[in-house]
Parts: sequence; structure tokens; C-alpha cells
Amino acid sequence: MRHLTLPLLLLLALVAVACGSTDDTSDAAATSTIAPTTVPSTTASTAEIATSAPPPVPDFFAEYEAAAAELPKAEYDRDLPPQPPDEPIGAYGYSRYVFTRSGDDVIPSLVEGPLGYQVRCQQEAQDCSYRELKALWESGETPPAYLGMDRATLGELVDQLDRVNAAISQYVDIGDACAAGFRKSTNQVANMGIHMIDGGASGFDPDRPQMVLFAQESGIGLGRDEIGDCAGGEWTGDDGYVPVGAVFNLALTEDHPEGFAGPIDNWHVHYNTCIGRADEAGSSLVNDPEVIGVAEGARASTSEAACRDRGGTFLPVIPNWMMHTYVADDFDAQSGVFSMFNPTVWPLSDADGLADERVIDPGADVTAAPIINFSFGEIRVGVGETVRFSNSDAVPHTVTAGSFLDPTGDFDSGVLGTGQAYDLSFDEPGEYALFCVLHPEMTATVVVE
Ligand SMILES: [Cu+2]
Repeated sequence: MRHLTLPLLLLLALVAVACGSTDDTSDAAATSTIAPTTVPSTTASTAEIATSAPPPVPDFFAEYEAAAAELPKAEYDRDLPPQPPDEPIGAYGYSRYVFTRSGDDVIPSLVEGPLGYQVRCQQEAQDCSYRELKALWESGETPPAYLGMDRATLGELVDQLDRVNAAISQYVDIGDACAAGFRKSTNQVANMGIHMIDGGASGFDPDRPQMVLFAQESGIGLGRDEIGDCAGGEWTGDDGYVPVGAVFNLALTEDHPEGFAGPIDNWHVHYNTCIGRADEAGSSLVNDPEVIGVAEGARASTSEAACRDRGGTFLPVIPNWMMHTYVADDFDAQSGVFSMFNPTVWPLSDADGLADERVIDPGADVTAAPIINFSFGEIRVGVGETVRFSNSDAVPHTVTAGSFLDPTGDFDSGVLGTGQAYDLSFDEPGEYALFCVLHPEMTATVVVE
């Protein structure tokens, strides 16, 4: 550890940052003695909630794309628009630019996607998973317009994905990766897995991605130090961690990398990342303490000032194009082969129930706050009124008080699967910050009037 080269150091840093997670996703019991007060944690299933004639699903994808398209275009693909928006816009997996709020500032968090203002092929309704692309190729049919490629290109893409599949499938479990000289980078990140680095991989090579992701059911919630590690070429943790996907990391060139055939590979760049010590309640070890120099680390998108206030290490930009590639046979990502999150990797949610449960009518006495496309939306309630958060995404989320770098412990929903809900009410007017511990970029403020 004492002789790390700068490139490796950067790689470790970016892995920690780009794939951040928390150690504690446990179902913390809500307390009733704090202000704001939490209603007893009701993780009600949607089956118990009236769903008469649900309103049509809003097209958030189009809204995010339109908002991003209003921004002046940057000179290079990797760059941010020259005029930042006044308000947060976009969402992970849906828009080219994601801007989030950090204190009083609106800061860029992510640039993702190909050359337009959109992120391509990350909708469940589209045939963009590895299995679906393979089936389409084998069917002999003409690719649909949203794929933006002809049949020859589709064949090339499927061939590349088959090679990535073969590359990760040579490791039956995580011990094989240890034996091959891989190094652990993260704990088991929700809906991603443990990031294992192949230090010998360089450049874009479908036969050798920079990282292989491993996961198993009981790995969720274990800290980076608890989960196990490679020692002497052997895995010290539990058995059963299997490959669930790959990650590519390329040098941050000005323009989008060539990468896979066709236009659906959504490479991303992280901006305004803070790595640093979290409060005890928010402890997380996604970074490497010996590299970063803090005993406990956490990461989130924050302003530089907010990061310095927390004693964190601020990285204006992580110098890599990165992309997940979900090609494992038993972990087909319906959200798209190149999506950031994979709903089939633990913690699981009920993706099948999504179509019916996407919009939840909570009834007259409750204010609805559906979580859709990695966004909490805007939440305003009166004193004493109940706000019902309901997870309408294919992946789990949490509703947790404070922010990732400053969790207050006032309330915590625990992990909410698809269609699950969590009720909160507040005794005093004010603004109450919350975030998702599984996806710390997800933040919101409840305004209580
Ligand atoms: Cu989340």
C-alpha cells in the first residue's frame, strides 16, 4: 500500500467516489421523541392503498431531457454547460446533466450519456438489456429506432457484450478474482456489487474490463472491512459472491470514448465529489483509508465549501469516463445493459410489479411523495399532515434524515422496495433535509408550512 502509483491512486479514488455506498442500510426504528416526529414507520405495501383510476404516468424522461436541452452545450462531451441552471435538474440514468443542491448552491454532479442531451436505452419498456439485445440479434429483425443502429452494428455490439460476458464468467466466484490478482475497492454497493479491480486492464477491451462486480444476498449492509478481502490470493469473507457485471474506466479524453459499437453506451463523468469522514451514524468505507488518509470515508456530491467544512477531500472532477456493463447470465438488467444500477443485484425490489404500482394514490388525508426515477420531487406539507413516500422505481431507496455527509438520525425508512411506502409527519414548520442512503445523490427538502 505504500507504493501506489498515481494512476492507481486515482483509480481507487474514482472507484470509491463513483460507486459510493453506505455501510448501514439497516431498518433503523423510527423514534417518536424527536422533532420532527415520525409516525411509526409504516412500510405499507401498495396493496393496502387505494389505487382507483391512477393518473397517467408523467414522462419524466422527456422532462429531464428537455430541461438539459435548454442548457447551452459545452465545447467537449466531458464538460459542463457554461451556464449552470439555477435549480437542480436531471436524474441519474435519465439526463445528460445532473445538477443537485448542496446547501445554498446548485452544483453539477454528473455528465452521462452519448452525444445528445439524453441518456439512451435506460428504460424498462425498451429492449436494452443484454438478453434482449441478444434476442433481437438472433431474431433477425431490424433494430428499433431508439437503438440508433443498423443490424450490422447490433451484431458487433452483441459480439462485444458476449466477450465481456466471457471475461467475467471465467471467475466462478470472488475467490477466483483474488487468485487472479484482483483487488477489492468497495463494499457491496446497492444494486451494483463489490467492485474488484483488475490492475492489469488498460484501455477499452471487452475481453478485459477494468473491474468485475461481485455480489451475494447477505453482502448487503456489510461494511467494507467486514465483507472480506483478498489475502494471499484467497477471499477471506463468506462464499457465494458471484460475478454480476463489469465496469469500464477510461482516461478522461475531451470527447466521448469510442467504446462499444453503436450509440447506447452511456459513459459518465463525476463532478464535485467529496470524499471524507462521515459522522458515526453515516460511517462508510468506500474509499481506501490509506490512500485518502481518513479512517472513515463517505462520498457525495457537494460544493467545495461544504466539503471543506466537513473535513473531506474535494475532487472537482474524477478524471475518468466510467460505465457499468451488466452482462451476467443470471443478472439481466432490465434498466439497460449500460445502466448505472441493476435492479436484479441485491437489495432486490419487485421490478415485475412496477407497471401497476408506479403511481400510488394515497387517499385524501395524505400527501403523496412518490419516488420516481431517482428523484423525491418537491414536497410541501402542513404541520401535522402526513406525507407518504412511495417507491415507484425498480430499485430500492430509503428516506433518511439529513444528508449523506451529515445524517441527523431523526428518521429513517429503512430500505423501501418497489411499491413500498413510508409515512412521515412534522410537528413544527421548517425545512427538513433528507436523502437516500443507497444513492446519496438523491436529496430533497420537505417544506413544512
Ligand atoms: Cu435511492
